[in-house]
Amino acid sequence: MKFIHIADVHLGAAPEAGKSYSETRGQELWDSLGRVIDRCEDEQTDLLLIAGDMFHRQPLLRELKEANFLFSKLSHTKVVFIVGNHDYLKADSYYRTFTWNENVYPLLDRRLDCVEFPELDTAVFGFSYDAREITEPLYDDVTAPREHGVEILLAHGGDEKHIPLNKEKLKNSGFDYIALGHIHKPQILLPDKAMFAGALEPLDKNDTGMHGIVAGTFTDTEMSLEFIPTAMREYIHLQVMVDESMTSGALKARVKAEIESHGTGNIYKVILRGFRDPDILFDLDSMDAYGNIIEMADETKPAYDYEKLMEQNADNLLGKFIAKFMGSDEDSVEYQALYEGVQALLEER
Ligand SMILES: [Mn+2]
Repeated sequence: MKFIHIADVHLGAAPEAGKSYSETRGQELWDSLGRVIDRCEDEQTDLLLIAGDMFHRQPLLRELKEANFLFSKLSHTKVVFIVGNHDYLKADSYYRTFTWNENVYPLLDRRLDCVEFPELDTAVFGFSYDAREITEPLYDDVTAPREHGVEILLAHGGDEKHIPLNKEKLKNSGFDYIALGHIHKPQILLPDKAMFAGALEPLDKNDTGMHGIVAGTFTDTEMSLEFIPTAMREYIHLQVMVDESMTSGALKARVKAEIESHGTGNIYKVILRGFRDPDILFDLDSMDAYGNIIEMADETKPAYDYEKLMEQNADNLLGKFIAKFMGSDEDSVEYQALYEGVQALLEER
């Protein structure tokens, strides 16, 4: 039995994207789901498991129709999903009345429900959110009945406001695999037992690292799990070191080259560090050659020639101030006081 586990697709969101992608990044979430569907069809995957937050907010009727269209293209794969805290089952949610294609099995109850696939000797268990927050540790009492060859739990949560998870209890729950959603960074909760697939596409500039799917296989004797990166883009925090010889133009060329080497399709927060020529002004607005920088943080410090400044100002406050802090270690608070104090005193002039 082959399955693909995804989570937190957040269809309907408009993630931070940089100039080039701001118009299309929302559509890319749909495209990314479409590519998962294509993979399921190509590989004749038995089950596609979606562990909550397929939508970013209450889905519109037309959005459910679009998702259903994607699922309806599958000639073999069965789709099982639960609803998470973002797309929770409001009283008037379209989820409650929508008619899905026959290969789609929503587990919409608030109480543990199950869908059985006798041809796969497999059952999938899960329940959905009917509120934005659920603070009770509802998975603590969930156990596998052990009536099927393979028993899988679909679960969404893992922080204090969204069904806190107890590792030990999950470990002893008897499920063969627990397909988790809610935490956006892909990670193993219990080895060979429970994984967060992570958001299908990264949605926030701090959501760095790879994103994708979990592909699993059960044979008669063993289970294998594999995380496969599939996201169309990645958020990268790029540190660029600056030195005193660098002009604004040179920095622009450096940032461009760094982005080329890390991939122009990715989205960047650029952090400038090091010492800059005090006479040079970096034109940060001119650095976005590929339209994929969402933030530039200048944390550089001016590289003052303290010796020379001290000599020239021996008879005034600036000279005396420098003399007081000269020679302190570059990582120390005194050094920080030195350059910030010098900067302040120079600006006052
Ligand atoms: Mn969630």
